[in-house]
Amino acid sequence: MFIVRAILGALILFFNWVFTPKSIKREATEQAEVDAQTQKLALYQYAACPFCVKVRRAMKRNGLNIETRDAKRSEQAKEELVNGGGQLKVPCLRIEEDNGEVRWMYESGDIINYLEQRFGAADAETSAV
Ligand SMILES: N[C@@H](CCC(=O)N[C@@H](CS)C(=O)NCC(=O)O)C(=O)O
Repeated sequence: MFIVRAILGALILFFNWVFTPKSIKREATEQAEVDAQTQKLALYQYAACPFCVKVRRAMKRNGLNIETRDAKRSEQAKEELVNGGGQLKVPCLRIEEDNGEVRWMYESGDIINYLEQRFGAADAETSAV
């Protein structure tokens, strides 16, 4: 089972690498504004988890520089996730609101919807450069 998982994981990473999506291009000032906002976000994830890959691809398409924290390789990240979010499940987006409140969002689909609504690149695939 371990070997099957390792092979599947390697395949996922390989195809993700081969078919890396293009990022939308923003004006430098606009990108700087987005970067300032995404500094308050962090994605807890595993490298070869297909749901995490899906979220990372959405981040790439939308030109979002969000810190990723590997909850499998880093004991600290794992503890933060379990203590903060309440579950050891990835992907999970940590969202620090402007008022300092912290939200933990699970479910890849919800995370992608949130990022696309907030950073508005629903047509990123077609406007890619
Ligand atoms: N429906 C969830 C599925 C997430 C999921 O099943 N994640 C797996 C990793 S691929 C997980 O965290 N399992 C718990 C564990 O590995 O401890 C989503 O779309 O985000």
